Amino acid sequence: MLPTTLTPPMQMNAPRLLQLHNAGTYAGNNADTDTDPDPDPDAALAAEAAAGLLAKPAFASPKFFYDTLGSRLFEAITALEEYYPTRTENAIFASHGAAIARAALARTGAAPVLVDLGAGSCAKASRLFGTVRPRRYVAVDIAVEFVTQALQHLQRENPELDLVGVGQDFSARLQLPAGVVDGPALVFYPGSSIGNFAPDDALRLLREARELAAGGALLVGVDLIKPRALLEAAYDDALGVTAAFNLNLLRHLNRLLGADFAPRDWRHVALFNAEASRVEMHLEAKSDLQVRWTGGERSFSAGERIHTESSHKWTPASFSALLRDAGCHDIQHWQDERGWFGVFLAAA
Ligand code: AVJ
Repeated sequence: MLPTTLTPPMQMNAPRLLQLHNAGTYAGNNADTDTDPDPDPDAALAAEAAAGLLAKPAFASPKFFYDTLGSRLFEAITALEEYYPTRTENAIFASHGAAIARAALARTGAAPVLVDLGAGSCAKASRLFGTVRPRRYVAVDIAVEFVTQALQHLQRENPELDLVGVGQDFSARLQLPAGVVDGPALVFYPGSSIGNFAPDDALRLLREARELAAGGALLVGVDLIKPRALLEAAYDDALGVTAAFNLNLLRHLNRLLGADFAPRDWRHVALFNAEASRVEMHLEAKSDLQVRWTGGERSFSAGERIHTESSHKWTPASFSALLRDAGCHDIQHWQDERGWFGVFLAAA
């Protein structure tokens, strides 16, 4: 039976998805279709991964952690007792969120475009919706399936909000298609993900974020220097979730490269490198090993490592100086009572 009366549907948007593998060659802003200007983005990622494996010492970019399982394992890490950053950042927003939003809107004007770099589950940004009241929410993440699922969920809860997902690896360059940011933006980069960049690269990314903000503001979560034991426990938890997260990179490379890594042959290593002010994660060969992939191979001797992540730690003074170098001004920051984590706001 057909219904005889219909209530007019509530305005219902659908999240738009843009897949950008090479922002530099993207032209146009038809956001309704997937756009893939790079003929084989996975081939470029595979070539990048293979080059790192052949380097001495070997390395893999931390972006290779984030396949769908890796994104889930990271979510699990954030629930660990030892992993203080997420919880501490959340506490800063819980106590100072209203002041932070007010200060941000003073720099951007009302109803900015909210751009979320490394959006993941979109949980942190969605908590700003009530106070920031963005005109549009742009979620940028390398794990495109993960972020798409998150946006579909978010659209059900915020049917009237204009949502855009951008699948992009912004570690090389951050630049969104014309039209996505069409006024002052609040560029949100929480979780101390900026820590994955060495200082020079962090400066480059902040400059690009400042340009993207178009006269708006940056809001960045930054992990701060603290005693070694706390830092090392956060990256080597008792349950071994961080070890699984690190080892999962090998499964991802197996798929991406057609490699034959056996995760059981490798051990998780986390250490604080005080000179470089960063926590490092490595995968260490448990015995002499041979690894093969499509078009390449390498032997590793027992104890040899693949450097998988550097997580840089800052001080309020050193990070404020970095923001100034990036061309930002009117810098303000909030931190927890222990001074473990900082949330920085800067006019772009
Ligand atoms: C997502 C880069 C902020 O460096 O703390 C967590 C990733 N690595 N545990 C961090 C991570 C190991 C995380 N960031």
